[in-house]
Amino acid sequence: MSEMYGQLSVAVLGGSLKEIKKLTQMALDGGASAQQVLDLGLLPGMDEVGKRFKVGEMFIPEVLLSARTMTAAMELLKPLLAKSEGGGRGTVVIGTVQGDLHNIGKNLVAMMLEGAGFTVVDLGIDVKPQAFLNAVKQHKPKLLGMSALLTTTMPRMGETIHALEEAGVRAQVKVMVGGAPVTADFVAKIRADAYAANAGAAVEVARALVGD
Ligand code: B1M
Repeated sequence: MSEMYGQLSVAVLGGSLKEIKKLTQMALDGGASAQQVLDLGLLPGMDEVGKRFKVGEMFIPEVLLSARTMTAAMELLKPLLAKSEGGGRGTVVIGTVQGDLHNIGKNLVAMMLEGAGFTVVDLGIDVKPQAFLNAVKQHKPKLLGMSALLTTTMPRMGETIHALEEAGVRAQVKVMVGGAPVTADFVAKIRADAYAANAGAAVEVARALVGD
Protein backbone atom coordinates (compact mmCIF):
# COMPACT_ATOMS: atom_id res chain seq x y z
CA MET A 1 0.00 0.00 0.00
CA SER A 2 2.89 2.43 0.73
CA GLU A 3 3.86 2.16 -2.95
CA MET A 4 0.32 3.20 -3.84
CA TYR A 5 0.60 6.32 -1.65
CA GLY A 6 3.88 7.17 -3.39
CA GLN A 7 2.15 6.86 -6.77
CA LEU A 8 -0.61 9.17 -5.58
CA SER A 9 1.98 11.79 -4.58
CA VAL A 10 3.69 11.46 -7.96
CA ALA A 11 0.36 11.86 -9.77
CA VAL A 12 -0.34 15.11 -7.85
CA LEU A 13 3.17 16.34 -8.57
CA GLY A 14 2.82 15.50 -12.28
CA GLY A 15 -0.69 16.93 -12.53
CA SER A 16 -1.96 13.69 -13.99
CA LEU A 17 -5.75 13.88 -13.88
CA LYS A 18 -6.39 10.48 -15.41
CA GLU A 19 -3.89 8.72 -13.14
CA ILE A 20 -5.12 10.38 -9.95
CA LYS A 21 -8.72 9.23 -10.39
CA LYS A 22 -7.62 5.69 -11.15
CA LEU A 23 -5.12 5.54 -8.28
CA THR A 24 -7.47 7.13 -5.74
CA GLN A 25 -10.18 4.61 -6.59
CA MET A 26 -7.69 1.74 -6.47
CA ALA A 27 -6.44 2.84 -3.05
CA LEU A 28 -9.98 3.06 -1.68
CA ASP A 29 -10.93 -0.29 -3.21
CA GLY A 30 -7.77 -1.74 -1.68
CA GLY A 31 -8.93 -0.79 1.81
CA ALA A 32 -7.28 2.60 2.37
CA SER A 33 -9.41 5.15 4.20
CA ALA A 34 -10.13 8.55 2.65
CA GLN A 35 -8.01 10.12 5.40
CA GLN A 36 -5.06 7.85 4.58
CA VAL A 37 -5.31 8.66 0.87
CA LEU A 38 -5.26 12.33 1.80
CA ASP A 39 -2.56 12.30 4.50
CA LEU A 40 -0.19 9.73 3.00
CA GLY A 41 -0.71 10.29 -0.73
CA LEU A 42 -2.22 13.60 -1.81
CA LEU A 43 -0.92 16.06 0.79
CA PRO A 44 2.74 14.93 0.60
CA GLY A 45 2.45 15.38 -3.18
CA MET A 46 1.13 18.91 -2.75
CA ASP A 47 3.86 19.69 -0.17
CA GLU A 48 6.46 18.75 -2.76
CA VAL A 49 4.71 20.99 -5.33
CA GLY A 50 5.03 23.88 -2.85
CA LYS A 51 8.74 23.18 -2.31
CA ARG A 52 9.50 22.99 -6.04
CA PHE A 53 7.43 26.09 -6.76
CA LYS A 54 9.35 28.01 -4.11
CA VAL A 55 12.75 27.22 -5.61
CA GLY A 56 11.61 27.82 -9.18
CA GLU A 57 11.52 24.19 -10.28
CA MET A 58 7.77 24.39 -10.97
CA PHE A 59 5.76 27.26 -12.42
CA ILE A 60 2.17 28.48 -12.10
CA PRO A 61 0.67 26.44 -14.99
CA GLU A 62 2.14 23.25 -13.52
CA VAL A 63 1.01 24.15 -9.99
CA LEU A 64 -2.48 24.74 -11.39
CA LEU A 65 -2.47 21.29 -12.96
CA SER A 66 -1.44 19.79 -9.62
CA ALA A 67 -4.22 21.74 -7.90
CA ARG A 68 -6.78 20.41 -10.40
CA THR A 69 -5.50 16.90 -9.86
CA MET A 70 -5.79 17.28 -6.10
CA THR A 71 -9.33 18.67 -6.46
CA ALA A 72 -10.36 15.73 -8.67
CA ALA A 73 -9.13 13.27 -6.05
CA MET A 74 -10.91 15.22 -3.30
CA GLU A 75 -14.18 14.90 -5.25
CA LEU A 76 -13.82 11.12 -4.98
CA LEU A 77 -13.02 11.38 -1.27
CA LYS A 78 -15.77 13.88 -0.48
CA PRO A 79 -18.64 11.41 0.04
CA LEU A 80 -16.42 9.50 2.48
CA LEU A 81 -14.95 12.50 4.32
CA ALA A 82 -18.30 14.26 4.49
CA LYS A 83 -20.22 11.22 5.66
CA SER A 84 -22.21 13.07 8.26
CA GLU A 85 -22.18 12.18 11.93
CA GLY A 86 -25.82 13.22 11.99
CA GLY A 87 -25.93 16.98 11.60
CA GLY A 88 -27.49 19.56 13.81
CA ARG A 89 -24.27 21.20 15.00
CA GLY A 90 -25.23 24.54 13.47
CA THR A 91 -24.15 26.64 10.52
CA VAL A 92 -20.61 27.60 9.54
CA VAL A 93 -19.93 30.32 6.97
CA ILE A 94 -16.52 29.79 5.38
CA GLY A 95 -14.43 31.39 2.66
CA THR A 96 -10.99 32.34 1.42
CA VAL A 97 -10.28 36.01 2.07
CA GLN A 98 -10.21 38.85 -0.45
CA GLY A 99 -7.34 38.73 -2.93
CA ASP A 100 -6.63 35.07 -2.27
CA LEU A 101 -7.50 32.35 -4.79
CA HIS A 102 -6.24 29.29 -2.88
CA ASN A 103 -9.15 27.00 -2.12
CA ILE A 104 -7.91 23.44 -1.67
CA GLY A 105 -7.33 23.69 2.09
CA LYS A 106 -10.52 25.67 2.62
CA ASN A 107 -12.50 23.07 0.66
CA LEU A 108 -10.99 20.31 2.76
CA VAL A 109 -11.93 22.10 5.98
CA ALA A 110 -15.48 22.63 4.63
CA MET A 111 -15.80 18.92 3.74
CA MET A 112 -14.61 17.80 7.16
CA LEU A 113 -16.94 20.24 8.95
CA GLU A 114 -19.85 18.89 6.90
CA GLY A 115 -18.77 15.41 7.86
CA ALA A 116 -18.81 16.45 11.51
CA GLY A 117 -22.44 17.54 11.21
CA PHE A 118 -22.17 21.28 10.53
CA THR A 119 -24.19 22.97 7.79
CA VAL A 120 -21.58 24.71 5.67
CA VAL A 121 -22.21 27.86 3.65
CA ASP A 122 -19.13 28.16 1.42
CA LEU A 123 -18.61 31.65 0.02
CA GLY A 124 -15.72 30.49 -2.17
CA ILE A 125 -12.54 32.45 -2.85
CA ASP A 126 -11.63 36.16 -2.93
CA VAL A 127 -14.33 36.99 -0.36
CA LYS A 128 -14.49 40.66 0.63
CA PRO A 129 -15.01 41.64 4.31
CA GLN A 130 -18.41 43.06 3.37
CA ALA A 131 -19.44 39.72 1.79
CA PHE A 132 -18.47 37.85 4.98
CA LEU A 133 -20.45 40.40 6.98
CA ASN A 134 -23.51 40.05 4.71
CA ALA A 135 -23.37 36.26 5.05
CA VAL A 136 -23.15 36.48 8.85
CA LYS A 137 -26.22 38.73 8.88
CA GLN A 138 -28.10 36.49 6.45
CA HIS A 139 -27.24 33.00 7.76
CA LYS A 140 -26.64 33.82 11.44
CA PRO A 141 -23.95 31.12 11.70
CA LYS A 142 -22.47 29.92 14.97
CA LEU A 143 -19.06 30.08 13.35
CA LEU A 144 -17.26 32.09 10.69
CA GLY A 145 -14.20 30.44 9.11
CA MET A 146 -11.61 32.34 7.10
CA SER A 147 -8.73 30.87 5.14
CA ALA A 148 -5.64 32.69 3.80
CA LEU A 149 -2.61 31.19 2.08
CA LEU A 150 -0.68 34.38 1.36
CA THR A 151 1.06 36.62 3.89
CA THR A 152 -0.25 39.53 1.82
CA THR A 153 -3.91 38.50 2.29
CA MET A 154 -3.78 37.66 6.01
CA PRO A 155 -4.66 41.28 6.96
CA ARG A 156 -8.05 40.83 5.26
CA MET A 157 -8.98 38.54 8.17
CA GLY A 158 -8.51 41.37 10.67
CA GLU A 159 -10.41 43.74 8.40
CA THR A 160 -13.32 41.30 8.25
CA ILE A 161 -13.43 41.06 12.04
CA HIS A 162 -13.31 44.85 12.21
CA ALA A 163 -16.31 44.97 9.83
CA LEU A 164 -18.22 42.55 12.11
CA GLU A 165 -17.40 44.75 15.12
CA GLU A 166 -18.46 47.94 13.34
CA ALA A 167 -21.77 46.32 12.36
CA GLY A 168 -22.38 45.20 15.96
CA VAL A 169 -22.55 41.49 15.11
CA ARG A 170 -19.13 40.32 16.35
CA ALA A 171 -20.52 38.91 19.61
CA GLN A 172 -23.00 36.72 17.71
CA VAL A 173 -20.42 34.59 15.94
CA LYS A 174 -17.18 32.76 16.77
CA VAL A 175 -14.34 33.28 14.31
CA MET A 176 -11.85 30.56 13.34
CA VAL A 177 -8.92 31.28 11.04
CA GLY A 178 -6.44 29.05 9.24
CA GLY A 179 -4.12 28.60 6.29
CA ALA A 180 -0.40 27.94 5.96
CA PRO A 181 0.96 31.38 6.99
CA VAL A 182 -1.57 31.90 9.83
CA THR A 183 -0.38 31.34 13.39
CA ALA A 184 -1.95 31.10 16.84
CA ASP A 185 -0.32 34.46 17.74
CA PHE A 186 -2.08 36.10 14.83
CA VAL A 187 -5.46 35.15 16.35
CA ALA A 188 -4.95 37.47 19.33
CA LYS A 189 -3.68 40.23 17.09
CA ILE A 190 -6.84 40.31 14.98
CA ARG A 191 -9.26 39.45 17.80
CA ALA A 192 -10.35 36.13 16.27
CA ASP A 193 -11.44 33.31 18.57
CA ALA A 194 -9.29 30.43 17.38
CA TYR A 195 -6.77 29.05 14.94
CA ALA A 196 -6.66 25.57 13.45
CA ALA A 197 -3.55 24.17 11.79
CA ASN A 198 -5.27 21.60 9.59
CA ALA A 199 -8.68 20.24 8.62
CA GLY A 200 -8.78 17.67 11.42
CA ALA A 201 -7.92 20.31 14.02
CA ALA A 202 -10.51 22.63 12.45
CA VAL A 203 -13.25 20.15 13.31
CA GLU A 204 -12.05 19.84 16.92
CA VAL A 205 -11.74 23.61 17.29
CA ALA A 206 -15.14 24.23 15.67
CA ARG A 207 -16.83 21.78 18.03
CA ALA A 208 -15.17 23.40 21.04
CA LEU A 209 -16.11 26.89 19.87
CA VAL A 210 -19.80 26.06 19.52
CA GLY A 211 -19.78 24.38 22.91
CA ASP A 212 -20.13 20.81 21.70
CO1 B1M B 1 0.16 29.55 -4.43
N1 B1M B 1 1.40 30.09 -3.02
N2 B1M B 1 0.32 31.32 -5.25
N3 B1M B 1 -0.96 28.81 -5.82
N4 B1M B 1 0.44 27.86 -3.65
C1 B1M B 1 1.61 29.14 -1.92
C2 B1M B 1 0.62 29.37 -0.79
C3 B1M B 1 3.13 29.44 -1.52
C4 B1M B 1 3.45 29.11 -0.05
C5 B1M B 1 4.06 28.73 -2.49
C6 B1M B 1 5.52 28.91 -2.18
O1 B1M B 1 6.09 29.94 -2.43
N5 B1M B 1 6.15 27.89 -1.61
C7 B1M B 1 3.21 30.99 -1.83
C8 B1M B 1 2.78 31.92 -0.69
C9 B1M B 1 3.94 32.62 -0.01
C10 B1M B 1 3.41 33.45 1.09
O2 B1M B 1 2.73 34.41 0.92
N6 B1M B 1 3.74 33.04 2.31
C11 B1M B 1 2.25 31.11 -3.01
C12 B1M B 1 2.25 32.16 -3.95
C13 B1M B 1 3.38 33.17 -3.81
C14 B1M B 1 1.29 32.28 -4.98
C15 B1M B 1 1.16 33.40 -6.02
C16 B1M B 1 1.37 34.83 -5.48
C17 B1M B 1 2.15 33.07 -7.15
C18 B1M B 1 2.26 34.12 -8.24
O3 B1M B 1 1.32 34.44 -8.89
N7 B1M B 1 3.46 34.63 -8.37
C19 B1M B 1 -0.28 33.19 -6.56
C20 B1M B 1 -1.31 34.00 -5.76
C21 B1M B 1 -2.70 33.90 -6.36
C22 B1M B 1 -3.74 34.47 -5.40
O4 B1M B 1 -4.20 33.78 -4.52
N8 B1M B 1 -4.06 35.75 -5.57
C23 B1M B 1 -0.46 31.73 -6.30
C24 B1M B 1 -1.29 30.91 -7.06
C25 B1M B 1 -1.49 29.55 -6.86
C26 B1M B 1 -2.31 28.68 -7.79
C27 B1M B 1 -3.59 29.37 -8.32
C28 B1M B 1 -1.44 28.27 -8.97
C29 B1M B 1 -2.57 27.41 -6.89
C30 B1M B 1 -3.91 27.45 -6.10
C31 B1M B 1 -4.99 26.65 -6.76
C32 B1M B 1 -6.16 26.42 -5.85
O5 B1M B 1 -6.10 26.54 -4.63
N9 B1M B 1 -7.25 26.03 -6.47
C33 B1M B 1 -1.45 27.53 -5.85
C34 B1M B 1 -1.03 26.47 -5.00
C35 B1M B 1 -1.65 25.12 -5.27
C36 B1M B 1 -0.08 26.65 -3.96
C37 B1M B 1 0.58 25.59 -3.07
C38 B1M B 1 1.63 24.89 -3.92
C39 B1M B 1 -0.29 24.54 -2.43
C40 B1M B 1 -1.47 25.09 -1.59
C41 B1M B 1 -2.38 23.94 -1.22
O6 B1M B 1 -3.41 23.74 -1.84
N10 B1M B 1 -1.95 23.11 -0.23
C42 B1M B 1 1.20 26.50 -1.91
C43 B1M B 1 2.46 25.90 -1.29
C44 B1M B 1 2.15 25.24 0.05
O7 B1M B 1 1.23 25.58 0.74
N11 B1M B 1 2.98 24.30 0.41
C45 B1M B 1 1.23 27.83 -2.53
C46 B1M B 1 -2.68 21.92 0.18
C47 B1M B 1 -3.77 22.31 1.20
C48 B1M B 1 -4.53 21.07 1.64
O8 B1M B 1 -3.11 22.88 2.32
O9 B1M B 1 -4.05 25.19 1.85
O10 B1M B 1 -2.32 24.83 3.68
P1 B1M B 1 -3.48 24.33 2.91
O11 B1M B 1 -4.67 24.02 3.91
C49 B1M B 1 -4.49 23.28 5.10
C50 B1M B 1 -4.14 24.15 6.33
O12 B1M B 1 -3.49 25.36 6.01
C51 B1M B 1 -5.45 24.33 7.02
O13 B1M B 1 -6.14 23.13 6.75
C52 B1M B 1 -5.87 22.71 5.42
C53 B1M B 1 -5.98 21.23 5.34
O14 B1M B 1 -5.16 20.55 6.24
N12 B1M B 1 -6.37 25.42 6.64
C54 B1M B 1 -7.31 25.84 7.52
C55 B1M B 1 -6.52 26.10 5.50
N13 B1M B 1 -7.54 26.96 5.58
C56 B1M B 1 -8.05 26.82 6.82
C57 B1M B 1 -9.12 27.45 7.44
C58 B1M B 1 -9.42 27.09 8.77
C59 B1M B 1 -8.67 26.13 9.43
C60 B1M B 1 -7.62 25.50 8.83
O15 B1M B 1 -10.42 27.62 9.46
C61 B1M B 1 -11.37 28.40 8.78
